[in-house]
Amino acid sequence: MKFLQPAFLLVLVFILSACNSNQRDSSHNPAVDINSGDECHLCGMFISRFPGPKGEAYVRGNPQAFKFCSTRDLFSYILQPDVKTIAKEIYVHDMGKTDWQKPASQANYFTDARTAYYVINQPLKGAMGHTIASFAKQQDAEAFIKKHGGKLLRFDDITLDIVADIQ
Ligand code: ZN
Ligand code: CU1
Repeated sequence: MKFLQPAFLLVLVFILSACNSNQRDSSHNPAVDINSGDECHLCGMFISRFPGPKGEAYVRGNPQAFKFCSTRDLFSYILQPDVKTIAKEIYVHDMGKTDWQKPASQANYFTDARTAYYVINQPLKGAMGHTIASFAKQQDAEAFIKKHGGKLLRFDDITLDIVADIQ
């Protein structure tokens, strides 16, 4: 069975280089500005004319940020089973830093979605109707709940069912 060895080695090299290219894609992609012509990756709407928190996401093998009109559309996209496995950096507006009706478009108003605090069942509307309020700091999320009502969640609490239930 000695003749199998070169083939086995080839497979091994292939596996190792696949691992390697994954590692190469562990480069860190930053949040980017929302520009006036940007369209939502999910629904195609122009993003910047609407109130409420927006989102951005990168997927493996693509250096381009996908941008979303609302946290609602962001989560609808990134929680899809085939996207979940390739999602890389994800960002949401820090609504503790910016105005709901006119959210700032610069990258530094965005925060890492995986460590953010979220409020569902809240009354304010985003680009697609009701949405998920997003905050970098827990105290800002709690202050928002005091003012508007709603329920505090973390990134991993948010499921496609929750997103689908937003009215
Ligand atoms: Zn959208
Ligand atoms: Cu939309």
